[in-house]
Amino acid sequence: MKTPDLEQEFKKLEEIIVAGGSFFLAGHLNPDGDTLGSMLAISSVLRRLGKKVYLFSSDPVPENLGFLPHAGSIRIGRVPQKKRFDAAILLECSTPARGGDLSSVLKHAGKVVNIDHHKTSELYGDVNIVEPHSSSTAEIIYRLFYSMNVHITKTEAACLYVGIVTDTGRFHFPATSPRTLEVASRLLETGFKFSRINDLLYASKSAPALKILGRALESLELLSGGRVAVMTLRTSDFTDFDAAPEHTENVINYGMMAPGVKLAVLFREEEGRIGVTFRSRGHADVSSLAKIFGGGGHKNASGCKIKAGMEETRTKVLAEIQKLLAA
Ligand SMILES: [Mn+2]
Repeated sequence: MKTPDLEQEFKKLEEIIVAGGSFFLAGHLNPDGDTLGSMLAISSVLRRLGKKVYLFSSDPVPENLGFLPHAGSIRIGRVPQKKRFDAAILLECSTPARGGDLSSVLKHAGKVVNIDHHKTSELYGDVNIVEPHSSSTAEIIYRLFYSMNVHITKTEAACLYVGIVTDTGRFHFPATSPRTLEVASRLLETGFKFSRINDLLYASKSAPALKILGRALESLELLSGGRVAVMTLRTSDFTDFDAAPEHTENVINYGMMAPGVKLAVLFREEEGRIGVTFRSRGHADVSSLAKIFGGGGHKNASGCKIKAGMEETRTKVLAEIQKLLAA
């Protein structure tokens, strides 16, 4: 894929923004910090420029991101059927379908704009601002504003910071570049309370989430000479603490912390099935594991749901893990 010339695409979008009056903005299904932060930052700038903005997400804003400024203005679920927008801007959608069913909006939109940092992006827009070397979409949006000479407010800086800090795993993942840190530094210069935001993102966990994490850690088994970390949560663990599957988000990453672990798996008993989450580092491709059981994901992070009992599921999955590591 030939990456479009970024400066040229920035200019095209700037022209669309100057000329247009109404904008539709959407992010991907199960929106994350980068999608929402980017969306809210752009909409704030558009509104300051006197434009009308319709913010859309197929799925609700996750509870832990509800603090994002104006997160409540995002309409959840239904797209306007007959309305025409001067432009539809899709964030982090490598295909339009990643945003949900947007066909009616896209058909009537004056221009379609695709802003993304995934290298699999299909370049379906009239404008394609796609930069796979960027840590996050928020980092791209900062550069867009810079190129447009837009002065950003504290609130907009906070939104972009949330996008960058979450997508880089707090500046931990390899996609973090010198430019990422430079952009973060410029954002901090606006004076928003980044420490407060870090607290909201990383230092607040509900009691059920903390307690279920404790159970998961207690269940930790290290197999294959310490290369595989296994954690198992049963229905009784959830009922004991009034916990739900979404309280186990992030639990899997603790499995990767034991020295020497190449692959971690979390088994979670749900109604009539077992939720399985995988993480790995290096060459072990866990998306292939998930695919065997009808799931999917990335090379180092994936998952699937298996309709079977816990013991049967564990036996089957652990056998596939053995095969993968032996290959
Ligand atoms: Mn992203």
